[in-house]
Amino acid sequence: MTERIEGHGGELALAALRAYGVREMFTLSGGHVFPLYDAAHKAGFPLYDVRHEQSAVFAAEAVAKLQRRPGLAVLTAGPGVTNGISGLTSAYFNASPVLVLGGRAPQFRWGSGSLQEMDHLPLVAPVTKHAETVFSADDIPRAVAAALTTALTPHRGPVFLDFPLEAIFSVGDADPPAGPAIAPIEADPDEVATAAGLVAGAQRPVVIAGSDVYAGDAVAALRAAAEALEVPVFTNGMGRGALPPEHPLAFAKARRVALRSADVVVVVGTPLDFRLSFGDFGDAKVVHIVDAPSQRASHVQPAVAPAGDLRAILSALAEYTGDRVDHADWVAQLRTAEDAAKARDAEEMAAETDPIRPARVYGELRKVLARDAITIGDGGDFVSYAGRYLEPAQPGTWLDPGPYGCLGTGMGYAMGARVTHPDRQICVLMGDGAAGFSLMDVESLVRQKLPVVMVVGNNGIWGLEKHPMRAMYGYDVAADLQPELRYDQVVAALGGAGETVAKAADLGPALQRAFDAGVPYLVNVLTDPADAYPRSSNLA
Ligand SMILES: Cc1ncc(C[n+]2csc(CCOP(=O)(O)OP(=O)(O)O)c2C)c(N)n1
Ligand SMILES: [Mg+2]
Repeated sequence: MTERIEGHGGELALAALRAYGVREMFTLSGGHVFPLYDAAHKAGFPLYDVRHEQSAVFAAEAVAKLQRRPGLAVLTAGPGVTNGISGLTSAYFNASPVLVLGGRAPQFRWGSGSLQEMDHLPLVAPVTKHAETVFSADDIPRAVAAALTTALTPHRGPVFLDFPLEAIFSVGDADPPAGPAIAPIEADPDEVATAAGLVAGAQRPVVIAGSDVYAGDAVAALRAAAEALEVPVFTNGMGRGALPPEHPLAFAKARRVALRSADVVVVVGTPLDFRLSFGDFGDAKVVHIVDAPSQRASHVQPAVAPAGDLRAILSALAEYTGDRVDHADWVAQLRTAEDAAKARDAEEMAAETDPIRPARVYGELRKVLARDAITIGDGGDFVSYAGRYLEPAQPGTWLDPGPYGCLGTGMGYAMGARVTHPDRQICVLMGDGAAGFSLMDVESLVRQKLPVVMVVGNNGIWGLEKHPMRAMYGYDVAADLQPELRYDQVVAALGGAGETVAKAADLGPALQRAFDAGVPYLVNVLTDPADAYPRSSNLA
């Protein structure tokens, strides 16, 4: 018989958290959650604190996204929890297994007006897979274990628990939690066979692979399926880098050409949302491979939509033994388009303009980034360019905000990335507008010795909004920022360092200094405000 675990609510929670592979907490101080700090402190469990709860949740999300294990944010009652809601919502849209533990005013005098008394559940319920108040210390390990099982079960996502003051401060005991046992969802074999047959029989098939392929540890299976069926692969979100850029089936630039001519489009591990023209690929048949039945689209009817463990489904595609059309000409045709687009990009990335255009920033950055560098995008146009010009070489190296499109992920994601990879380059690409949401958390990074590089595309405007508003109305409001503001000095004031770059020729050495600095370092690049990212739909 295993021994029961004993302790106060914080200690009981920590025992369950550890059993589920949680390895650190991100938080901002509040008395309601002191027992969780006490447990962490006494156990030598790493604790990182931030200057805004949103950053704590984003940091937890970055850990979850990069490491495919639960990330934890601990938020104090009331305002601590409400400040975390955009982070929770992002995690919900991104299917990230994030656990938020909230403090909560005492239950025994609920309704009497305690400090920070509010019921969080109705607020967080719509953006979590599970939200629950745990009323006794004894019940905490069970609740944490159940919440984390839910978070880790495809389709993954965030979960929320809060603990009334007397529950978390009191002592209890419980059976030790066993740890995760997530049974894979088995897809319907007939649907998988139909999908394989459609791809094998297609003249011009295309695969688009997204975040759940990485989250489901199905990258190798994706590659095997693509190679066996000879299908060009495009990626988005955490799918980026699934195939190394030099792989003969890896494509990025020829997407429009590919989707215009494709007769079968396989979308795997990502929703048929605005990023994929809502699943409308003209006459092409759509195969939508999802990690759970809940992820089947309701707004379009794909030819087939196998739902289940992505690794198993993709492995089954890789093992397809039927006849297959030769796709060599199709792949070659796309390669020609890809190479032409790459040549155009290379010219733009080398262009000597004054003011600097974002393309050149990425041209210079590519020269100093290691293959395993983590790049993080937080901004508007500047980040759209990052998506276009940077080519993640490995899976799990690219963090964007995902379909919720929330600005302000920057320093939180950077903290989670740095904690995950103490020895890699961490580079945050920020618009000057986006920088305003989280820059104060440079202080947290400095104090806790978590160096990262920030590159700000400083065009002095909310570019992704200003240009479309002008196009729509002929004027714009609420779209200007202070031009040439010294964001590098903000970082220096917070204990980091940085510099402003106005000339393209100075970019390379500045970036080198940034990666050598060993402290949070911001390269403030004055970019051309007239430059607008070319996009068909400008509403964001
Ligand atoms: C929290 C949040 N607020 C507002 C928006 C709307 N929005 C999307 S992009 C953008 C402009 C971003 O400006 P900046 O970061 O300076 O990048 P730029 O487009 O200028 O390169 C805004 C305001 C959003 N996506 N998220
Ligand atoms: Mg801007």
